Amino acid sequence: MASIFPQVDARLISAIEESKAAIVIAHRNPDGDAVCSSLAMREILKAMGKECLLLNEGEFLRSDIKRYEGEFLKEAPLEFISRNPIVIVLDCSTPDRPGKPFAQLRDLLTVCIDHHSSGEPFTKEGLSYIVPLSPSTTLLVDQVRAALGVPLTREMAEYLYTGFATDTGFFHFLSERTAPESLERVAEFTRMGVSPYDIYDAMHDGRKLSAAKNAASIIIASKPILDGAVIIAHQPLEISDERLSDDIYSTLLEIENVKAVVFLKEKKDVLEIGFRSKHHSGIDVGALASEFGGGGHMHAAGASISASAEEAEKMLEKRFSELLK
Ligand SMILES: [Mn+2]
Repeated sequence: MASIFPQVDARLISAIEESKAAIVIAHRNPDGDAVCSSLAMREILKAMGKECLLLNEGEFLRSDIKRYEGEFLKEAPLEFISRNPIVIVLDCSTPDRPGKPFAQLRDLLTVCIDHHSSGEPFTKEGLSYIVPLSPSTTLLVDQVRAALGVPLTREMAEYLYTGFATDTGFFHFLSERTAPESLERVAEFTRMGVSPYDIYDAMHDGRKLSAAKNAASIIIASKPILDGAVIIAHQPLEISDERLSDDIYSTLLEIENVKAVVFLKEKKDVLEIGFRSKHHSGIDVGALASEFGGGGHMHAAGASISASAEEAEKMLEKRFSELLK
């Protein structure tokens, strides 16, 4: 069977090789994969002797990535932009995903490395490495590293492993198709001295009890629709302290007969909709999210809309009843 990782476009590799400086940016509201693919990319560029700046709009809400916040700037200094750096966009399915800091970079040569299944291309030059089968962006950064001929270091391996572990829910979203090659890469990372045990603890310690209680209150108020095939959970504006969606998804996706979970999060001016579907549900939530102007993967996706939670629930019930026919 063909590798899940196609060859990296030689033009993308030359573009990075020829650049003198680089700006690396991933999606706003970053997760472990966004943060760690950025950090790994910086290590690779440093090994090549290139100057590199990490940008991220934030917020660093997830407790597992808070410790990395200090590595990222919210905007690039004009002096750095004037050096004509290459822009490397990671883990973003649509041009709005990198958020505000991306606006000042629009005229620079841009390459995009990501594993989304829907969305839109957003590099004018077409320089991208988009591999929907890849379980994480960090595994794609690892492929780019190899194509650049940069040797793997322990530090790179640690970031590459961490992004992979978080995006796969510590391996449970891997399919028969993606597991063998992915886990071969993991074997390589652990051979470099990465400890899965230590990384799991570093990602899961230090959570607030209040966050667990808030997640519980959202689960209590969640609503099954369409005979329980879909569960809608809703985080009202009053609960704003921490990123709770992972807890909600993991709990509600285990409920009997459920095929998909929708998480509505009220923000001041928008409603964020997160989608997760089960592996054998046949529901492509990436495609569904793109109907709402968002994007993502087959089983994990999101969008932001201007609507009330009640309006969104009605719309979604209608769309899911069509999808489940
Ligand atoms: Mn990702």
